[in-house]
Order: sequence, then C-alpha cells, then structure tokens
Amino acid sequence: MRRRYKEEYEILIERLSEKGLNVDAIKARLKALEIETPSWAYADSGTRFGIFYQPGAAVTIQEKLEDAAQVHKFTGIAPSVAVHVLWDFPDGKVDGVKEYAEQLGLRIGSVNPNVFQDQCYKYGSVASPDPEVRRRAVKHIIDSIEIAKQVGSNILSLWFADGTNHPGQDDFRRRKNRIVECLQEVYEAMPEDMTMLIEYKFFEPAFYHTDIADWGMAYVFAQKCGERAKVLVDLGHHPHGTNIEHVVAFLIDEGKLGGFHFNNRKYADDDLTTGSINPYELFLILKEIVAAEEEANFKVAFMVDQAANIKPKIEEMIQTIVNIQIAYAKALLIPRDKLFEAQERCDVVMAEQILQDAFNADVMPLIMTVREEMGVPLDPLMAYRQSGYQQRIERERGIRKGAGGLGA
Ligand code: PSV
Ligand code: MN
Repeated sequence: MRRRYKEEYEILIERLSEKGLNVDAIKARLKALEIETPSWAYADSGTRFGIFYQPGAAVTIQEKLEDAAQVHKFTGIAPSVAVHVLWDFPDGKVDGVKEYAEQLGLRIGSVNPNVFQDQCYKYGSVASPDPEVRRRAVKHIIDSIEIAKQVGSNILSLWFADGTNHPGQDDFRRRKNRIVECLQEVYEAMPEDMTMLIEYKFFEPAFYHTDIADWGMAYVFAQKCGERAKVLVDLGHHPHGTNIEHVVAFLIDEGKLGGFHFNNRKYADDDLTTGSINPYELFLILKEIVAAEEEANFKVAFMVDQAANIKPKIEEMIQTIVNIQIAYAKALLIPRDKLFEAQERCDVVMAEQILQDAFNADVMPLIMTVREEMGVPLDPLMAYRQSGYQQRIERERGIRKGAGGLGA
C-alpha cells in the first residue's frame, strides 16, 4: 500500500500543479486542521425510546478525555474536547481536569452550559416567563464562564431548548426580549478573550416554536450582545432543503460565523456520522470555509456534535474525523481563481465542473502523505482496532448504566 500511494501522490502533485495549486500549502493546511470532539460522544446515549448501553462507554470526564485522546492519537487532528457542564462536572468540581487533559495531549475546548434538563426549565430558561428561572439560568451560565476560565477555555457555547409546545402558550416578543436581557448580562460577564457562540435549532424539544429557531435569529441575538458573540451552525438543525453552505457564506461575510457542530442527518437532528449521508453537502460547506480562511484569515471553531447509539463510540468518532478531513482536503483542491473566471464568464457548466472535479478527486494519497509526515497511522481506524484499547476498556469498564449525559 505504501508504495502505491506514493506513486499515486506523485501523479496527484502533477495534476494539481497543472491547475496552479500549491501542494505544500495544501499539505500545511491539512496539518493545521483541528476538529474538536464532544465529551458526550464517548458516553452512553440513546433516544427518548431508550438507551443501548455499550461496554466500555465512558462515565467520568477523565474517561471521556482518555477516549478522546485515542481519537487524537490515531488521527492527529482532534486535540480539543468540548465539555457539557452538568454532564461532565455534576458536582461543579473541575479540579485537575485541565491538567489531566494536557497530560493526555489534549486541551479543553468549548464549554457548554446546560439550562435544559432541570425541572424548573419546563417553560424555558432564558425565555421563561418566571424571572426566578431566568435568574437561575443566567447564574448557571455565568458559573460556566468561571469553569471555562479554570479549564483554560475561551469559548462559551450556548444552546437553549427554549420554545413553546402550543399556540398561545406564551408571547413571542416578550420571550425574545427576555433572552436579549439575559444574553447581554452573560456577555458582560465574559472575560475579554472569550467568545460566545449562539446555536439555533428550529424544533425539538419544543414542537410549536423554538425561541432561537434559525441563523437569522441567532445572528440578531449575537448582534445585540457584541462583537465576540457569534453564531454556531449545527448541521442537524435546519429544515430540509435549507442551503446550509449559503447560510455559512453569508455569516462568514458578516463576520458572525463562530463555530460548527458537525454531524449528518437523514430525517431530523439524527446525529449520524458526519459525511455519511450527504458528503457533497459537507464538501460544499467546507468550500466556503476554505475560501474564507484564504481570503480573510478567517478562523471558525470546528466541533463535532454527535452521539453514536449503535456503533462503538471511539471508532465512530475516528470515522467522523476522517470524513471531515477528506471533505476538507477535497475543498482545498478547488482552483478558486479558475472558478472565479468561469463564474465571471457565466460559464455555468465549467464552474460546476470545477467543483465536481475536486469532489471526485482521490485525496487519499495526499492525506496518507500528510499522515506519514505527521507521524500518525496511515489508516487510523484499522490502527485503532489493532491497538487493543477497545478490548481493554470493554474488559475493564464493562457496562455501566448512567454512563453519560443525554437521558442517562
Ligand atoms: C442540541 O440538539 C445540541 O445540538 C446542542 O448543541 C447541545 O449542546 C447538544 O445537542 C447536546 O447533545
Ligand atoms: Mn449542537
């Protein structure tokens, strides 16, 4: 395999040079790619119908970090871990977490407060009609800012389950204004180097309306807070047919795209493996990001938000990271000057063909070369399988109910 991919890599270099692409620059960007994995992906999860417990699933934040470290070890591009405050620090203690992550070669990434699980949030958190509930939600988020400081993170990632289930249940505009007030208070409490990410979702768990239903609403809330408040796009949070790459481009151009939650969906917010259902969409989204990275020195937080209920969790996360890496590599192969020329000429066929050529290119020789230079296995999934880690955690940890966040 080694010899063959090297030969194929030489051929690819030639082809890319013909298109005016700089292979060294592409390789450097592949090496600089960083994707954050979520702590909750390593714990048991399920649906509202039930949870299937997996042997070896992580329970504590330490175990989740150990599992995340495996994903990083075998891929080389997953150095940070998102934490969910109540799931990872149930007693509020974060002592030693930052240091343990560092010991494992990781760092803590975004900090996600949780204002959706407690009974008091039945009618909402920051949009609740009850001022006492809103106060409690704001306090939890401000406490999470302190946690973020302690674990060395500067990203506060907010998602609200707020919404209503029945027409007339509450007043849309009053709810909106309550949210503005709460978010502004939180924003003021953030240190100067912290970014607030505001995530939207058009349904679930509320089924009549969601208070931050789409990117436009998230944008307005971010705008009302300040420059360091930005929008987070979760790929599972749009109605079918939404042109997500257009949303992404629009937000980038406004300087308001702050982060991504990668996953894939077939029907709703399915949390399927990124790139497993619609890889072309993933490629088109990454095309917008790659272009902005080049043109505007733009940086967005790449995060995964998935939960594998059936597949072994670490293997599925490795698949996810690899799928994003592949789509990103393909996006890097777009000769953008040629694309612009075709667009200016209104040569629609050639413009689309340029994208399809990049999407159809075999980028594995390029990725394998990068992996070899980074000192990670050529085939991360198989290397992980052969490492014996999975067998060890299955044996040592066994099946433990309560291993996790959602529904556990
Ligand atoms: C909500 O569906 C969401 O996408 C938010 O990001 C939460 O933090 C996460 O899922 C929980 O799994
Ligand atoms: Mn999400």
